[in-house]
Amino acid sequence: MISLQADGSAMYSLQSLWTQARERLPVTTIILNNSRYNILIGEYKDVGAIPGRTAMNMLDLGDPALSWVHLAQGMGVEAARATSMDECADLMATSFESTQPFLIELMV
Ligand SMILES: Cc1ncc(C[n+]2csc(CCOP(=O)(O)OP(=O)(O)O)c2C)c(N)n1
Repeated sequence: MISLQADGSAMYSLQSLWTQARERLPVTTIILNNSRYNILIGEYKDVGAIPGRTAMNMLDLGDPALSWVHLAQGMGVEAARATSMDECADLMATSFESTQPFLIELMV
């Protein structure tokens, strides 16, 4: 099973990684890490608003930077970071061969 997840919403469902480890579920989680609540920036644009620095800071997830590899490992799930689609594909292939949960932090 593949779980495709963005970093902002993953912050609301982090504990599900522990469930994956506890139940030994063969799930490949791919976190799309763009370090921000990007869709909400789009919402500002859609209503014609020009967000200031404070508003933009509220939508930024980069300070401090989240390490999804460490967060996953802390929940008992093996993990690795990918900075290219080739790396992501290699990690996916490795994960599919395993019966254990695995998380790929894909930097986008
Ligand atoms: C439980 C919950 N809390 C807050 C929200 C509000 N919310 C909607 S979209 C969003 C941020 C989405 O950011 P991310 O998941 O990183 O996706 P991106 O837009 O960057 O691709 C938030 C916080 C929500 N939908 N559900």
